[in-house]
Amino acid sequence: MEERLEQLLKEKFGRGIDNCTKMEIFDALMRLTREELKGRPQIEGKKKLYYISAEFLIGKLLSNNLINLGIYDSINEILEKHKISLSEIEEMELEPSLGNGGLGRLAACFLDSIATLGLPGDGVGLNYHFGLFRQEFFHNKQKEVKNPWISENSWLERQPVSFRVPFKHFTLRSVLYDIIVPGYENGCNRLHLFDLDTVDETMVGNENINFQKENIQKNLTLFLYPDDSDVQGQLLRIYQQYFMVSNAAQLILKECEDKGVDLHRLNEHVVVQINDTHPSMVIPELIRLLQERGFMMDEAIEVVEKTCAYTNHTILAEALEKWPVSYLEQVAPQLMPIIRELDARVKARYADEAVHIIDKDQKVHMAHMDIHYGFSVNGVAALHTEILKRSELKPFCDIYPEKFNNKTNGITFRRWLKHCNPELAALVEELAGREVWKDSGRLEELMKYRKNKEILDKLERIKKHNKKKLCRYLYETQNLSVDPDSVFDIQIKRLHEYKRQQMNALYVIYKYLEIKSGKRPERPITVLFGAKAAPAYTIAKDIIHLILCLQQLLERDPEVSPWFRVAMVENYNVTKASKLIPAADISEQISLASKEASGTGNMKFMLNGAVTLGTEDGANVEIHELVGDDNIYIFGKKPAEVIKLYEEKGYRSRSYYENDPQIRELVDFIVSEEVMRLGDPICLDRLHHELINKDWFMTLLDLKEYIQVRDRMYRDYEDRDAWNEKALVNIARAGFFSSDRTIEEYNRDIWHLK
Ligand code: 26V
Repeated sequence: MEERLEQLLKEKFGRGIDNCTKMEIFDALMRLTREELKGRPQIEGKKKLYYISAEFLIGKLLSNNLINLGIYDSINEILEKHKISLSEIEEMELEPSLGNGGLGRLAACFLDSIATLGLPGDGVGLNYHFGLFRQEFFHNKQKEVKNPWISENSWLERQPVSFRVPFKHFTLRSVLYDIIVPGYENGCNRLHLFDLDTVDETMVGNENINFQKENIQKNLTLFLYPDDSDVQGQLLRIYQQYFMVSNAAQLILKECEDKGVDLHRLNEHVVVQINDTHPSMVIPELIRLLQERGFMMDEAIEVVEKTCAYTNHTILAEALEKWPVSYLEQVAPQLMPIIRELDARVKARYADEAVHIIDKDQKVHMAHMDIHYGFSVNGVAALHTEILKRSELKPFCDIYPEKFNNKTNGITFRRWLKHCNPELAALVEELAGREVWKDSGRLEELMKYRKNKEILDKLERIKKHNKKKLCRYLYETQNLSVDPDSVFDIQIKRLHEYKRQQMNALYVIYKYLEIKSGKRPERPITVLFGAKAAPAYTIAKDIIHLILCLQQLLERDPEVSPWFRVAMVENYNVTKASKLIPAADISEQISLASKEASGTGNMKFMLNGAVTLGTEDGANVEIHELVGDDNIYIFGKKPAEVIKLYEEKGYRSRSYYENDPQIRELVDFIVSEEVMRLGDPICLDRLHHELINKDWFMTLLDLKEYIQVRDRMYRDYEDRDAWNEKALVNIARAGFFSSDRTIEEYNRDIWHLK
């Protein structure tokens, strides 16, 4: 290995490893890894999965690929011999930002597990040149700048595959780039990212994300989900979706035809997993392409129905896609007769408008099409699936009870423990054996050590080490000073009102005022946030603004700053997550009960020994069941109570504000002189007004209990042995959340590969 590395460096740079820059070493390591990947067998089988997703948040790949190829340790040793650290080399890699959050990251974890289990399954998506925006902070506000990630030396490999995609006014040609996905000590699958030959990066200025939304031939694959607050943005999104699924469908049929498959038996050779509704048009597109190949409508529908399965990732009404018929007519009119026929067949059988595909307002409900014309519908956590079955999708569940199933999300332990937390990974291996990386259930072995002082102390030392590492990183990257002896309390996820970062901010205000009044905490507290807000989501941006103002307020106050600090990490992404999570003591999972479909960050924190402060929501419910009452801090109204409040319109934030002086004091502090001085009065006023007059996600409902439980948590933290035991139980019981388990279930119940 060392010889090959030296050879690669000499050939290209004419120098040996000791005289090369980090960038040059990175370049050579990339090439070496790619050679190794090419040498691995492709996973094959009679039936193949196509996981179609608008997002694949794969993160940096160098270390992950080295781990899965089984050569991480030897490369590390070689570099160490030359006094080079692999983690510094990793910094050279740009992170592809091909996703927003949970949904995209889940797709990436799934690809890892599918290959690790040796199942034939490829991802299909789009190659967005600038991905999601990069977030910068400027005057305590989020600023969006473009985020180029494709360099000369990337993991993308151009393939000799190209399809024509017909739109109403023009036909576009695709090009295909593949990223090889190695399983952990297993063969490889692929991530297929379709792109456009004619895409033009010069459409976008340097320091912004603005571009002409109309010029589809040039902009189709520039950005992930550009701002869809206007019609042009929405149309572009439909263009992207149709481009993605038409390419996917053509690829599927081409691969079948190459293998000589009888397309009437497509479902015996192919299964398509539709990741949320973004790829839903694959259903009519497959039907269309089969008709082109001589199928009758009935035949085409029958086989497509047996091939497609749908995953739902959210019950938020505003996130369930409904496209106006007129938009679809403008983009891909050839699909409309098919969608109309699919809808007519539904209407002929069911009078209930709730299950129709095209509604009275001439909108196409993408999820409804998936449910009628797919064979499986799954939610992503037990609670979420129950809510879908009992309320959100009840009329469908009454028709097709057999289609509904739950697949609780999971995370790949190779990235979210072995790579991001090597010290803890080593301890886990020592206690549970190396097999733990393929058999996550072995984590249970750790339970034997729950009273073992030596092991508990080791856990504490590892956490401390990770905190110090994070402190250095925050200082170097954002000039933030954080005390490694403080409690690290972390909330990292997309910014959304239902996730209630604003409730966390109100706690910060509470603690600030308490310290100002002379009551110090037993130990310093550090509250860390990381979150991007959608560019057009005004209130979300106001919440970021408030947090950044609070950060500044605390930082500048010598009475408070030694005891209490808040910091918002800029441009939160997969790379930052892997630095933050191993350093966390407390994992904030405080969404309004019933709103967070699952969450996967909650699982990553648990696996890394943080204790959850959470509501009974999403997969928190399952974490609670696994660790028991003593090892999690649950607060807030239960899902059923919240659902009832919505049904009865029973929540009025103003009455909480008016009737509780403490709540009023905290909310009013948002527009206090201290904060207004640091921020933009328009934003702060708007947020203040929103919390009192609307508060759709019921922040004030749970605020008091949240404060109490969080304070109790900080007190409990002081019994170090008891806390470390909680951390250990969390790690030991996290085995269930391996995405290997999730994928085994998908395969057992839905895909039936191998
Ligand atoms: C999408 C949108 C789009 C428009 C306006 C508001 C809005 C709000 C939420 C979403 C969510 C898109 C789907 C998604 O990312 N869901 C996440 O999927 C994760 C993986 O299953 C799951 O862990 C998270 O709980 C769920 O929010």
